Amino acid sequence: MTVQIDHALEEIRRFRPSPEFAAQAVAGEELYESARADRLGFWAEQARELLTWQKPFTRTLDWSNPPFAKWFDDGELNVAENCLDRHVEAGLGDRVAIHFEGEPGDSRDITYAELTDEVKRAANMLEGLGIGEGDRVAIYLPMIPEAIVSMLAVARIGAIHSVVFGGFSSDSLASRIDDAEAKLVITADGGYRKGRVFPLKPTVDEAIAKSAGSIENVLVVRRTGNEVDVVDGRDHWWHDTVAEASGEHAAKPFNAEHPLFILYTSGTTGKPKGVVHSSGGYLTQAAFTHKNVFDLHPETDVYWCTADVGWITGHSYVVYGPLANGATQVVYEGTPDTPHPGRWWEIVEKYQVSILYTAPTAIRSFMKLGRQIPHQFNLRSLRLLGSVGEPINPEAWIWYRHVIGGGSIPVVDTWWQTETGAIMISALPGVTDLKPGSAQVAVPGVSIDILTDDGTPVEGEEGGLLVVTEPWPSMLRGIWGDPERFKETYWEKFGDRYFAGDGARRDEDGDIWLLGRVDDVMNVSGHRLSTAEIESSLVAHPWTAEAAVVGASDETTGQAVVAFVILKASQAAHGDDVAAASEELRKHVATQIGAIARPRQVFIVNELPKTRSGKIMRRLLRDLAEGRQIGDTTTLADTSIMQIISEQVK
Ligand code: 6R9
Repeated sequence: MTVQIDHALEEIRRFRPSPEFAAQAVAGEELYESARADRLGFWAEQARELLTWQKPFTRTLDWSNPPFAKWFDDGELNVAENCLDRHVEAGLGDRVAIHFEGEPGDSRDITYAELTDEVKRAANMLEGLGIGEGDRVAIYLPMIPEAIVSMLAVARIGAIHSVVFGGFSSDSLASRIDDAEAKLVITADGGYRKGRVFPLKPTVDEAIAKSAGSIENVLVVRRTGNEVDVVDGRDHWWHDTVAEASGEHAAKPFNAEHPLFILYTSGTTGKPKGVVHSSGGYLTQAAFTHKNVFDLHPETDVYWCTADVGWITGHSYVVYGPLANGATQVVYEGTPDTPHPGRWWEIVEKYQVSILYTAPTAIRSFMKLGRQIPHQFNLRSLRLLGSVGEPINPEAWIWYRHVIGGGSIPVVDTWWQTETGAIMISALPGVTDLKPGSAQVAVPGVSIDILTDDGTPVEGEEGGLLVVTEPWPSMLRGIWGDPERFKETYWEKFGDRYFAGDGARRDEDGDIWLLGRVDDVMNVSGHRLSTAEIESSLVAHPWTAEAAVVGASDETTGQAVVAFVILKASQAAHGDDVAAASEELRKHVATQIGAIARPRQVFIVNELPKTRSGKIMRRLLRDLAEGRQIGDTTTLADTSIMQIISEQVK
């Protein structure tokens, strides 16, 4: 039924931008025209207009050695200076950069002048700890201003940050520390989540104990005041160290291609890959899209992106895009429903938020709670809504526009990835007629196509594979330490075209609809998880003989992790407390990887469906997990298996 309604909606609804919105919009049709006329010239112009270069570039793109692109590569800039000092020098020092709202209700406004001062001190503090150009710094912090200060301070001195989401386990943190050979971890005693303190420092201590030993120092921000172990000589309190540091710090220029950060993301194998981003190209596209897709008027707008800095959305649309553009934004530490289910809307009212950027999973959970909750607050300051992380179903799009947006403001659905660094597909508000459920069109200067499996462009409205056909400024520059995997994962399938791993189709108007991942990557609440990574975690448990994981569709989270596990004979012999075994394995995954990876269900079974060549047929398990009729089983080695598994799962 929902499918039918969604389908009907997608066929009939179109929303033309209101004349008032269009009249004041930052972006106009001419952006498309100039990008079409001269794509590289267009990006060069954006880079010059949006950023300040200490040494101007003369070359726009070097694509002589694909897939290794270089953008603006004879230019030099300092990313932190672009986000801070230059705004202060332009007389905007008193503008609020961050309205910080802690979960317990503490709040703090930080102006551009204050943020610049803090970042300079932090940069001196890092240099004092022996961090220099090219060194890797792991950041494992809650959503507090120090997370942003840390990232910018690392960038300022030309070091490379690797932010690890605070919900990840010590194992996950340790493997990221090792892969990047990080010298320093920046963490906090704890953070606030769901009304409680979650300690971070003990996890860091555990991770360092498990890791190969590259960490020399640990900086600890005091946030929650809970007791922490301090290792003499290794651990330092942020507030002590920063107080001693000088507030003078010159921003040295770095090459545009200098790596800015590594961010680990799930791929099709068990090992997360460290996606590497550059400085000049990344910042250009982050700033360009932030300004034009969100129609930013930095003098008047209050912008709020609800993502954590542990994800790419937090990197590009909490830190780099908004700050490069001199925006005023809200940063909120906690969960949407603490201490009450209207917390987000209370924040919108309190700060008069005008631009809100969030994920469909959040919108769907608010839908479930009902419109009476947002209706208790004055949301009339909102004038633009954005969505990211997974396809937004038309029903949720409409609800978002009507209940949160009051019925007439634009909703932009933005498609992009950790690897693309910035938004690639989205409507431009004020220009594009909006269509609920479709991410719509490539942003100016980006070239997208949909191909069949053999690499020919799809004609008509059939589904195919999404590719980017030309290099773009914020594209990933590689996978840390693994150029082969970089080539194999993204560039081998279609030559010099970037294979995104998503399915897509174009409708009769040429608008793009995303159809979900075509590989073994799941999308749970907008977070990427790999089936292989969770399977290897399950198999690492002493009770497990074999495991298969699928992403099953879930009303709220988009997809949910569902696991099928065969226990070892020794374990199975211990009796049949299946519920306890399944609970133990769920917990195990949460401890090994992080709570976001905890399977919704673990089914204990005796067999897994396999082809004659021994490949697990996840498609059939997905049918089962989603309660559907089981599909074609003829290629199974033993066709009766699914019958048996279905019985066991019941
Ligand atoms: C920014 C981000 C990337 C994957 C991507 C796709 C899915 C993201 C989407 C979307 C449909 C959208 N995705 N935005 N699917 N419509 N607007 O989420 O990066 O965490 O790397 O995930 O998320 O499947 O391939 P990341």
